[in-house]
Amino acid sequence: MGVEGIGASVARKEDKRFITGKGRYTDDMVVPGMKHAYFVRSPHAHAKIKGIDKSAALAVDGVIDVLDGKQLTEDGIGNLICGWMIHSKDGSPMNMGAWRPLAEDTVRYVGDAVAIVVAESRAQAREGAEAVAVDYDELPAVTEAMDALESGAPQIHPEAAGNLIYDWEIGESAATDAALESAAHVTEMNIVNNRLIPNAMEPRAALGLYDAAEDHYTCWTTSQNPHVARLVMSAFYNVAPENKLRVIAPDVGGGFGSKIYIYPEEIVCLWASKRTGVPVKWVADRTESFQCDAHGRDHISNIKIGFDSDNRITALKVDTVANLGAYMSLFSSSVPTYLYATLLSGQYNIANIHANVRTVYTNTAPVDAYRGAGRPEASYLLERTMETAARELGVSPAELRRKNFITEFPHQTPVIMTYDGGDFGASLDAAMKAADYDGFAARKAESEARGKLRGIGMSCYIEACGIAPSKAVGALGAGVGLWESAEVRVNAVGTIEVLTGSHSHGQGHETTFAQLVAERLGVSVDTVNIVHGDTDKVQMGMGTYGSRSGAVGMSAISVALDKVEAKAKKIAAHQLEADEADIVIEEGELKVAGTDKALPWFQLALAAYTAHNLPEGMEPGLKESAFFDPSNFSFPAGCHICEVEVDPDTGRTLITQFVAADDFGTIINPMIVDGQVHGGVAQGIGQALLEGCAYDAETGQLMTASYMDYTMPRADDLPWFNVTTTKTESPSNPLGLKGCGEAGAIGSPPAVINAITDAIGNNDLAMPATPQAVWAAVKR
Ligand code: MCN
Repeated sequence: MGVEGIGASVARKEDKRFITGKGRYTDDMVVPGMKHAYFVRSPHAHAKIKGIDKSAALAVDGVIDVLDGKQLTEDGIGNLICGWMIHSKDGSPMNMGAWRPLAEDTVRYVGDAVAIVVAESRAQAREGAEAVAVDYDELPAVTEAMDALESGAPQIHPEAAGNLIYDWEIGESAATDAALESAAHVTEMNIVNNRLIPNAMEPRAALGLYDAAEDHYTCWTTSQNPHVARLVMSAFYNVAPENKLRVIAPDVGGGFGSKIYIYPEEIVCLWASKRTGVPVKWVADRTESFQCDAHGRDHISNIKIGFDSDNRITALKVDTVANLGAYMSLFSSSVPTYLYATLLSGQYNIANIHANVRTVYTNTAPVDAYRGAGRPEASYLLERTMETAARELGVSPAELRRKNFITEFPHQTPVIMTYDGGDFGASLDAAMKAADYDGFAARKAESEARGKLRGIGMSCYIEACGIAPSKAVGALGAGVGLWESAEVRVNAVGTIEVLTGSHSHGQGHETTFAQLVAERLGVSVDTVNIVHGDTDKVQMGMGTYGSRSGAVGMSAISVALDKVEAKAKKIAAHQLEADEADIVIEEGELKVAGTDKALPWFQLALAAYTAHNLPEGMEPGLKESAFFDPSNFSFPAGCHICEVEVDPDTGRTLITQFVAADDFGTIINPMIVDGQVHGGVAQGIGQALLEGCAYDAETGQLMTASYMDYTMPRADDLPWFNVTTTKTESPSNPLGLKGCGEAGAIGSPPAVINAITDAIGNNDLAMPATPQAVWAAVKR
């Protein structure tokens, strides 16, 4: 490793602009003639629209136009879709109801967009929106998944009878039932995974610009994947042909999954720009974000896990009902199925697994991927149950896990995944050592002496990330292949531009991607520019989610670098009159090994472009591109240990230590990886202790639509994280890398709840374990 290459904790290059307030976000974009938009949104969870009276709104000072769903339909704008087809176990395709970007005759959740008001200023647009009189005929609403499945529940979409979207299964039902029948011990739990509201620091925003002279659209938007946004808006929503639509996702202040999808607002802003003849900008306010960003989790599950008399797992059976909200957003169908049930084997050797998943429409905001997307739900279910089983069996939670670990690879689970490597015992050992597990009894006694309850809990998680390979996801119903692209340009003066389809919205790609180039070409990270987020600059890419930018995006760069190196070596050999095999790349030069003959990159690149002395027949220039499609997912895994002290009088939980021992394969930048784990664990602790989205069951009103009612974790809720890593390289990509972006949010919630339930001696505790909930559990 060089000082700036793979394995170096290089400070984030992008932070210079972020911490000096020089970041350029969608709301910073200003174009000539730009006007502002505000959306008219449904105040009801479920209602028929009888009419819309715009006259008062149009009379508001500064209002330019008020546009509604009928006009959108007249212009042929398509329905929002879910792009991942899931078939029910009877073979029928999922029952997808229509989602109009502006509701035309029915609204289905509080916040459903009904009309857009365009005005000179944002305040005027808002005033105009308040003046739009929508005549609603209120209908009964349902917000809970189980209630929505009841006969006689309000029917939300005509296409989905009984609100059931699909009834899907994976694994062998009969064999699993038989194995459970004959098990020596069965642990059974009913577990709720609480619904979360994503809270990226930057709210969603869109600026639509229609250029009538060129018949061309530009959309600036807070997207994690601008190319997919362009593809979907063009191919499915009929906004514009791809070559007439440019999507730019500039700096984006966090996404955590919530900015993967194409929402109504960007489509409507683009369309409204054409209708009104002015560029239209919309920026969500925080209440809109709470109401309308796609929510996460919201599963209700029953789990049974069977053991033989030697405490080896023989069977696992899961029945899950997942609430997908009022509409199916872009990837929603894949989250409770292929991103969830396929990970139910966890780190364990389980011969029989069966999972049944029903997804349901309710009158709530759409639910889709949120950091971890399905994998936190799987690990929470399994790891809460493993801890409970250890308690029931009277054995150590660590040893029960260790006894059941998969130790031979590749390992085919009964739920599709082929784990290609790992060392689960190593991360368990590393975590127990870092947590001083053996010293827990003494610490517990010391807490008890002060009248406090101390507990320790662990979770051993595995996730599939580096979301690709195209063959696998294609066969499972994804609407697109999931490779990634890259282009490496060595400019004539030897500086380097890397164009990548991965989008960075907090993950530090401008630094880590440059580190890879620095390592390979022997240059400084400062000579490398990472370009992303603009469909006019970068060739088609697939974007950032599923912790894929390292394993898939950087691998594409690595393959492009192979090609650049190969060509550069040919040129160097020709210029230095040496054998190509003798050329080595070191310290910013191409050298003839064992001699003092060398060409610095700038001379070599100049030669490549001036082209007066190139090998016979060689094309001028030095830029190469690559598409990388891995052979498998990558499988980060690890062990998280949480220790808590609970005050039995107030129910307040203090996390006294949190240890994460993770296997991310090759690590490019340890500091960035630590930061990713810190962020993920903070989110996991937020879910475990504080965050819970609540709708009023009768009216369908969102009760947690502000920070007064929805508690995000703050610094004083969190301990110092003790993070460490173990390493087994991923064989599915050339870097041996496994993603780290979601692991913290996947591993931590069960560790926290396992610790609290250990402390209070009552296993009946759901997330969020607020002081009130913990206090009640202590009293029970
Ligand atoms: N990395 C590394 N060594 C590894 C693995 C990764 O140095 N072995 C580096 C990568 O080069 C990259 C970062 O760590 O700079 C994260 O890489 P990766 O795990 O591949 O994840 P992605 O870059 O694809 O980011 C997506 C992931 C997801 S899915 C969510 S959700 C999430 C997350 O990243 N959202 C985030 N982290 C976030 N961090 C911030 N600040 N904001 C978000 O919205």
